[in-house]
Amino acid sequence: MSGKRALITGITGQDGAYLARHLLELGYTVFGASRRSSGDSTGRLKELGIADDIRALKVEMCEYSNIRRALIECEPDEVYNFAAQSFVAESFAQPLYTSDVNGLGATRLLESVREVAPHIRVYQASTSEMFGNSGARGGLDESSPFRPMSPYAVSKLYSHQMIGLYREAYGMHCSSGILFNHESPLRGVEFITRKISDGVVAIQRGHRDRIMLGNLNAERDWGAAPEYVVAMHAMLQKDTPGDYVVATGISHSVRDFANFAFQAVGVQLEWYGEGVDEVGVDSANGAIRIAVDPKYFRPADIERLRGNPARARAELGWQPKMTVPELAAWMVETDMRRAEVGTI
Ligand code: NAP
Ligand code: G4F
Repeated sequence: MSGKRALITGITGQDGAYLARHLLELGYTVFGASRRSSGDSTGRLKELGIADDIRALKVEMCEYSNIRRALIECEPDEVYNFAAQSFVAESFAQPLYTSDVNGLGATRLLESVREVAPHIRVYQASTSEMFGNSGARGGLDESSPFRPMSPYAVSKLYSHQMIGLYREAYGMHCSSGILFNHESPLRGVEFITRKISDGVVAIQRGHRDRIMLGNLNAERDWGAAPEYVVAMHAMLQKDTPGDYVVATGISHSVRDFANFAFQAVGVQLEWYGEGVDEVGVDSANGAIRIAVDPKYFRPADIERLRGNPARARAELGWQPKMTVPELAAWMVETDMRRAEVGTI
């Protein structure tokens, strides 16, 4: 058992829950930081059965002093900074708030670590969104250019570069995981994969007839969240800090993901039309199951993201395992089970 202490900001989110479980299994004492909420935000931790094993504390990333106090209270060996306004679409509506939480929030954390205990190892949740439409034939890697396409991506590029600066300027052990999209049944329902798995179950149960989506052509490199948190932890165990792309190396379109999710319940979709008129139809009965609503289009969107995880494979010994059809089936089956027992 490790006997180490870790502080996770954003403990109530998808990655917070899976990383906490992984660290608990490794013998860590896990401190989980969440912001004040008017209700219970520990649903994901409860679903994994670990809510009572986490030492909870309140941290709002817009408040410098409470981040500093949290570090003094927890005395962590490692800090994982997940807290963020993480929904890209919402960042166009809330650019200043997104910049404050994601950009300045990470800087507040870094400055607190530097002042309180600069030996603490820091993990920053960076993102493939920072690459924008920068392309790269063999997949995007740590040396690919950044061309952020949303307020979210700009805010995350700022915090990513601050991590690099604190590493260089102060010799601190700060690492960034440049993670491509990773999903699970614990994904927020506003994100495309969970929106689809949740919608498939609602249609199968007769509660709705179709799912309204935006850009069906967008391609993402989707992986499984429980696998990705293993890479995050591995980064902080290296003697030398650094930045690592974590991805599968394979991308699929939103349309593909819908096909996989419906196939999980035995429905084959056929696609007709183009642009806003495109529909996905149940081949067995002609019912429209997917249609386009332009309100889900973004002011700017990334057409294709595909990563090259060669460095993570070589230096962390990390490999993705779950395929996207398996991921879609896992999400649909879990949502179906939750619906049957009445937890959604
Ligand atoms: P998530 O489910 O949206 O979780 C975000 C967490 O941040 C939640 O616990 C949320 O708390 C917390 N938070 C938001 N605003 C805060 C504030 N002002 N102060 C304190 N906490 C705040 O995101 P995720 O999917 O787990 O992702 C974890 C991190 O990785 C995020 O930084 C995200 O941007 C980044 N990332 C995610 C992916 C991905 O594909 N999942 C890929 C690359 C990078 P509430 O529960 O109270 O809202
Ligand atoms: O699931 P999404 O909302 O994820 P997005 O924007 O790629 O961001 C996620 O992954 C990033 C890593 O690359 C993280 F940094 C970030 O925090 C977040 O976790 O959308 C994926 C794609 C987009 O191109 C979007 O336009 O799906 C397209 N899409 C089409 N219709 C839709 C919809 N997305 C959503 N959320 N809802 C739709 O109806």
